[in-house]
Amino acid sequence: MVAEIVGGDRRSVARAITVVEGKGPAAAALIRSVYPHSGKASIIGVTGSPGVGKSTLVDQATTILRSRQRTVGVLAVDPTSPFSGGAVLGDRLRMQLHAPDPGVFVRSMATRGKLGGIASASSDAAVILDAAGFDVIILETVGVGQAEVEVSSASDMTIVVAMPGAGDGVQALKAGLMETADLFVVNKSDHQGADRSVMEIESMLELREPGPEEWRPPVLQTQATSGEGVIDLVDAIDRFIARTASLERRRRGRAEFRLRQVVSAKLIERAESDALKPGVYDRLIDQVVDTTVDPYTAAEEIVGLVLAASKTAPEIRKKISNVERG
Ligand SMILES: Nc1nc2c(ncn2[C@@H]2O[C@H](COP(=O)(O)OP(=O)(O)OP(=O)(O)O)[C@@H](O)[C@H]2O)c(=O)[nH]1
Ligand SMILES: [Mg+2]
Repeated sequence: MVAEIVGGDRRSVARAITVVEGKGPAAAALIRSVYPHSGKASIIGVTGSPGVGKSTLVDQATTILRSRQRTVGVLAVDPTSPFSGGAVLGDRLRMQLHAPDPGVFVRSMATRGKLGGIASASSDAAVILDAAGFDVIILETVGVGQAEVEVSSASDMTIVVAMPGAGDGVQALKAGLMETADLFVVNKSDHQGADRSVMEIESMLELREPGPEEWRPPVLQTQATSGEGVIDLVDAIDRFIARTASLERRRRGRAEFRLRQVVSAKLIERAESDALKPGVYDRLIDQVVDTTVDPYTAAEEIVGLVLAASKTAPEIRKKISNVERG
């Protein structure tokens, strides 16, 4: 399967994404063997409130990227949708649009509404697409809850899409986004008030601490339905990608974020499986509920027990003595 993925076989890529969506040992094993083939793609996160035009915009950008001989993988993640695997209507239309083109791969992803699930599943899926040779991978995420922050941690570049109009658009931009966005798009520039939205974002950006990257996030206007302004958007993406220094910093940040995520998931998994001391985990939850133990103390006890259990597990002991013997 790995050879087929690296060879770019679409059916294997699709199957592999289903495997990583399922998480568990099969996902870990697959990522383990595919990972060495990844690391070449640029991962672009696109987020924004529901209905601002992200999918339409990504479509247009994909067409332009293709005209520049770049292959594109799109992962559409909707944390508000309970549907898994399949595609919502818009994405299904989109797949048809690019269907004859082997240089485009579009996939909707299930996240099951779990905390950290968005970045976890889409990070792994991005590794698959990266290994399959796609040059640009777009993570499109509906901006609700923690989604934007997560998507920016899993990407090399974060694009925030807004639209003109009261309530939605600029006011809906959360403070955290002002810090993490690398580019803003005010889409639906055919609607009234687009210029004003651009000005509002610009003035919010004035308040932003200058980062180490000397990159001032551009604020662009687009009309995704006609494609107006999308060439400028792709140009700006290319300019950002060409800045290798900031990209390396991002990649390091991305690796660190992913590692932290897997470490905490593994610790929790061990604690919940509670192989050595059945009932300890549940007992601690009970005690936190009735306030006889505080969450900090409970967490320390859990981590301590997990570590102690690992140390005494025979296979781990063998590993430790192997390491000690060098
Ligand atoms: N007038 C106008 N309509 C647009 C523009 N871009 C997108 N739309 C329309 O806005 C609606 C939502 O567009 P989508 O691309 O599905 O928006 P989205 O942000 O992906 O939506 P979710 O994935 O549901 O969050 C569709 O009916 C689009 O045709 C634009 O520039 N101008
Ligand atoms: Mg969409």
